[in-house]
Amino acid sequence: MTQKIKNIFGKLRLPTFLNTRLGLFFTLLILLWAKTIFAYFVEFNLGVENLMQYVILFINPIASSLLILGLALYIRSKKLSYITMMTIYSLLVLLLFSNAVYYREFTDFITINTMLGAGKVASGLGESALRLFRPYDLIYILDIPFFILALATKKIKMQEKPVKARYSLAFSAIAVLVFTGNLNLAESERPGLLTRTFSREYLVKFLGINAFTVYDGVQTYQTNQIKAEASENDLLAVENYVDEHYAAPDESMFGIAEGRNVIYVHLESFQQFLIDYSLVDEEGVAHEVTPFLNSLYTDQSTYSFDNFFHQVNAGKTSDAETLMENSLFGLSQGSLFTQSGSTNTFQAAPDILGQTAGYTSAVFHGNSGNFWNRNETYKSFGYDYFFDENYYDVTDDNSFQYGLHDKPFFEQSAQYLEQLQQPFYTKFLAVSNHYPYSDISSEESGFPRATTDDETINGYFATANYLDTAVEEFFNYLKASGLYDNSIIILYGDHYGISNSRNQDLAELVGETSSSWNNFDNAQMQRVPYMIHIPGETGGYVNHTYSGQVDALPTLMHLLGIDTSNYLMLGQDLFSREREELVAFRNGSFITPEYTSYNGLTYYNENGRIVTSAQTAIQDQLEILQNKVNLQLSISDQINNGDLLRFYSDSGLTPIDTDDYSYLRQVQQMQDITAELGDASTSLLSLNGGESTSDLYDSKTYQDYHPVEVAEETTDSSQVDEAEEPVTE
Ligand code: GP9
Ligand code: MN
Repeated sequence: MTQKIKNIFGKLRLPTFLNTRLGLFFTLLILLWAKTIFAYFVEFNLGVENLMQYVILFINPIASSLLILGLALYIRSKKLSYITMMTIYSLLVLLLFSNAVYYREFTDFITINTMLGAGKVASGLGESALRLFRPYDLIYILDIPFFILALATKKIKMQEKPVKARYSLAFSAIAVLVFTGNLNLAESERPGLLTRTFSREYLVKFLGINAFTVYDGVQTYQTNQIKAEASENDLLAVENYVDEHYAAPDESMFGIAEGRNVIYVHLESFQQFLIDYSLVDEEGVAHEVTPFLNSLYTDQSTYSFDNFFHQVNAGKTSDAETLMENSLFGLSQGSLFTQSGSTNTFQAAPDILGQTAGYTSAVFHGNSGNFWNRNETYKSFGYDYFFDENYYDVTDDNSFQYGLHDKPFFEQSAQYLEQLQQPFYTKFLAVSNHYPYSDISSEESGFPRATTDDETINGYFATANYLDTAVEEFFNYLKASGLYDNSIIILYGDHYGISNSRNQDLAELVGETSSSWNNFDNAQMQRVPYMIHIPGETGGYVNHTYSGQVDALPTLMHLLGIDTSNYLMLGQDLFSREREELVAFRNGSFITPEYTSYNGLTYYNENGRIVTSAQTAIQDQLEILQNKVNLQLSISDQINNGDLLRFYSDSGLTPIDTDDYSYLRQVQQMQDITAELGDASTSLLSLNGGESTSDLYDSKTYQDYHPVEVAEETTDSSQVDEAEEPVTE
């Protein structure tokens, strides 16, 4: 056998440097680097945006490979050292290669949790797994048997002499140094990369596959440790809290939207101050920013809230989704979606409605499915469908770094929406009104920019205006297609668009002065819209109750006629007469109709003055409020960190098995269900005799809507905002 192989190698001449330990080591290192770079460009869609990101991309495979592969150099024994080196090399190649193959199907990277359930992935793929391999895959793996055989047949000779310890140390030190440099570059390019972990693509782009996997492993380990310590007994405190905190529904509102489709419209980075706001341009002409949302706000079919606050933390959008659909808070650090979305048990809106009222559920979002780990978390939430960017026609022109722009997004969603069985529970995550608030496209420019010193603020109004029109067009479609009348449409802002650090520049625009701007003002800016639009209702009004996103779920459930007393929800129905007007921010700050306690100081809402320590009666009252806030947050943390819902059975819900969900071939899935139901199919498409309603969608550009205005304001190319993104955005 060995002889045969020797013959195959024949007279093949290998460079002599391969006969030294260091020679082989550096060869493997370079090969590893080259394969990684190949995968970066050929396999993964990392969205590299600028030169610096290319630099980071080129150096990030070096540090981790040098460090890990370098371990073999410390071993003195000849054989053991070579075996270790080849084993590490093979494992690193395997990690890269499996990620490449996995990405072809899932547009995602392999997490430790995926590895732990690897059998499930493989069986889920079935025969299609073979389809995922390409002929050029040999590039990844062919050198491994080559080196092993060459070593076995002494074509490559193993060097007896070990590498000097000081060299090995030096390599490790260089690796650590390069890694630190890499990390610093990455942090400056994308602040909050590690603390927020919003996207696996970002982590790989900035740190590389190896570092990503190690980091993911550490996080998974930590989360699992806490979970392992939790037990059913921990539920007791939670149940007590929920019982005491439960606010019974107002009978006149209970069930007024029963059986209707639910359509959530997520207004990205949209603050309440934009409602009824007009931006005055340089000529003194006022431009209403969101005319459509303003008309909805005071419509007789809309229940609007003007003291509704976002309660998010570092998980931003994902925190808002957690709050709105689970009535739980996000985590005190990082994002619940990314840390526990794949593994925790939830009792989220789509699950409750699916199991108790026969709803079909779907999320629509024109960005990569693994952003915020949505592609996994939505399964845990019980979402039947998740239409991510793979389901949309996304081009360089109609998208930006956070995905497809809102107008094409809503328009292209119609083809899927019409195929859902009714009643459905849906969520549309708009995204164009996201930092950096740059112009959408030249056809969409025209709405005036503000003229503050802060370019981010200046662009905010135009993107909000674009969102407004996109939502209006979507409403027009809902009306034209007939979905409108039988739906309840809820619009909410997920969090601030202008961060506190920029608010001083915003002050003048909201009728304040920047010199007197303080934390009291910052707190007031955390209001976001919350509008419940129920076509056909005539009792709509603007409700002034102090409330937050955690209250949205019980509110909706009661409108749909669903009893919530057996669910573990931390918020209170906004129409309930029993509710307490106390809004907790995630960091322990809070706000009531009388007081604002924000980042250490408490103010009277009436006049913004500080409550001094001398006012002891008030201080006692504030202490009680603070304790309540702390308790609510700690109950939320106990549920989330301990994964306590896995022990809770009184809801009567059957626990979700995420393996039952797949977001890969959803059009086929909808068609199969429709075919199976036959005449009983309730999808809009079926009710429309199989004819698509997509044609009813009418979408126009800003220039179509405002032909004259745009012609006068010739294009101004200085409008693109390329400011560096601060951590708070
Ligand atoms: C990305 C979008 C933005 O898909 O939801 O998230 P954010 O940065 O606002 O948390
Ligand atoms: Mn957001």
